[in-house]
Amino acid sequence: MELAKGGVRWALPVVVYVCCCLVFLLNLNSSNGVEASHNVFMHLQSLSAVNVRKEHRTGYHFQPTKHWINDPNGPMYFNGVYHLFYQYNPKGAVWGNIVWAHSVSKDLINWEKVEHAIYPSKPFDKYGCWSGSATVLPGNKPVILYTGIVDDKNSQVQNYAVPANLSDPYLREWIKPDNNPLIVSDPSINATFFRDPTTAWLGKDGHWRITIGGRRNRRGISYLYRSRDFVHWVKAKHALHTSAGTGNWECPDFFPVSVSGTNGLDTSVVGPNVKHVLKVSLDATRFEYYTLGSYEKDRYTPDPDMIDGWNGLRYDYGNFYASKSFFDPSKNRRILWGWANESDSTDKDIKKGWAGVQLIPRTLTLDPSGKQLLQWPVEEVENLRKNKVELSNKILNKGETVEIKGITAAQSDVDVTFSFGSLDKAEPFDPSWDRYDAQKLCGQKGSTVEGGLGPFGILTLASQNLEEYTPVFFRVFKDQDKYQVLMCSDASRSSASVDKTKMDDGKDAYRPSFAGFVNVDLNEKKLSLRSLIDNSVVESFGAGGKTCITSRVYPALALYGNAHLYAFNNGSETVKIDSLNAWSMSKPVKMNH
Ligand SMILES: *[C@@H]1O[C@H](CO)[C@@H](O)[C@H](O)[C@H]1NC(C)=O
Ligand SMILES: *[C@@H]1O[C@H](CO)[C@@H](O)[C@H](O)[C@H]1NC(C)=O
Ligand SMILES: *[C@@H]1O[C@H](CO)[C@@H](O)[C@H](O)[C@H]1NC(C)=O
Ligand SMILES: *[C@H]1O[C@@H](CO)[C@H](O)[C@@H](O)[C@@H]1NC(C)=O
Repeated sequence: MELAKGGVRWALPVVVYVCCCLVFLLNLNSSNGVEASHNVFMHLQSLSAVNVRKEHRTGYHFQPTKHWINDPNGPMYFNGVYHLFYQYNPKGAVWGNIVWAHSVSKDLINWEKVEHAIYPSKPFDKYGCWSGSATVLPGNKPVILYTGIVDDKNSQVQNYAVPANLSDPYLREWIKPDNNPLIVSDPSINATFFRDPTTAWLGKDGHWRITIGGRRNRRGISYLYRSRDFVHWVKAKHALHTSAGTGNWECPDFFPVSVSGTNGLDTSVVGPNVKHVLKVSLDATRFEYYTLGSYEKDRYTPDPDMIDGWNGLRYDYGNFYASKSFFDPSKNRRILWGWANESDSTDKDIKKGWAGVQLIPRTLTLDPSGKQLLQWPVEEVENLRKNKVELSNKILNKGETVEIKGITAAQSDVDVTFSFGSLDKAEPFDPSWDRYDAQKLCGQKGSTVEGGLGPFGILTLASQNLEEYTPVFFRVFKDQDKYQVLMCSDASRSSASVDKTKMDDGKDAYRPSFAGFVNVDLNEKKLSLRSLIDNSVVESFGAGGKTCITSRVYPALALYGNAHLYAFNNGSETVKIDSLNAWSMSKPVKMNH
């Protein structure tokens, strides 16, 4: 069957499928140090939510009405409609029974639920339908590639699915043709680490390429496959890329970025003004890293100054995983979707009746330095803004806080630029500190530890008397001849409750002091911060999107109208709020209900 060259007959029977994907738990005690273990709760997988708890549900982030979600799958723009598929358990609030749920949107903000797109049923996916990607082939024909599980040992193959009716604007029905699987592992591949095919790109030779994640011993691998017709795939002799000691790679994403502008590029674009990005999700650590580099002769080579391993650059230093990007031809941009899991326990998720959100899609561009990417919430989210409040030239002396009044702080968008008169008071960066462990440093030097230049920033989801708050802030250090800017999103004081019956008890919650360094020029003595605050989500963008951190928090007091927003300074250097704009955020009219 020819897929890529037109004349395809999609007239295959439509069947109902039920899919799954696995969630892994970190287990660093195994012999090779990078083994992941399955976090599977067999007895809870089909425990349907009786009551859905509203508390802590998001107002404008993507969330189905109930139950578990994980990876965003196959995002694409097709005939005026954005499609988002995602791993979903229709039967419960923990991972299991996974299907490819499907929602459609015209603006990336309002979403309408349609039928589940893919479910297991056939020998090539009977034990699960895991993550994958969409490619729009010439002739305007979308095709999904996804990982199918063929046995109870989690052996993985790659399958495809096509729309049943290309005239249906929402592409509600998908067909898995009988010539699946398209790709099976060869003896050099461990079939239990062979998953998550990317969007395909077309080489000048007319052959399609995809990459698939895996590992050999401790080496993370991104396998490369080629095909002329999208049906017959041959593994390239060399992987697209590998990196020692990183463990299993999930959800690889590989795409070009423009070095000469901010337009996004279609996945097949190559040329002199193009750099490539390879992102991988690390199964063992549950975070992602990316490198920028060059792509030649079907090999990807990170630039020499890139860190190609656990200390590499991250899209986000918080709850953000299994991300995937796509090119949006309607606005010439590349958009990134990431999944945020919950930070509470499985038990709490079952009581809530839901788990997981998709974060606000982000536009991805190359920083003018060429050394990192910039991320910014898609402009459409600004349509939800209302009740604007402004503040400017407001001095914050040491120990001062100022409340930003007039918005619903629990569901808001805040964009602030701070300035300071001097860098002299930056604290010395102790050479014994781990330069790659910003999170540890934030744990030691949180908002309550007075500093020199910083900590200053905002207190999100704060109760009136600051019994609880999630501070997002900067702290500047002097490190020999340069400055290190630490950005923190610290969940450690996010909930005042120690009541075990509440959603947010202090005992078993995961409340990390997430942090990253911001590679920013301080010549202008300014630092900017934007946060999208949404009941239990705080998604922050430092210095125009150079460093991003997402926290999931469960306030006990700062709920709905009882949430407050403050700006603060706890450093001896006076800082000024140059400008601050904040808005209440409306609920989208349509959100998957
Ligand atoms: C395909 O979709 C179009 C538009 O929704 C519809 O009019 C048509 O009946 C569909 N065709 C089939 C075979 O279902
Ligand atoms: C694949 O990896 C798993 C997990 O490390 C291991 O148990 C299994 O033996 C490996 N399979 C092969 C064929 O090497
Ligand atoms: C600022 O520091 C003081 C002294 O350590 C502390 O009591 C206060 O909570 C800090 N403010 C914030 C917002 O963390
Ligand atoms: C999200 O949940 C926390 C708390 O349970 C875990 O520590 C993280 O590993 C997990 N992240 C992912 C991507 O699964």
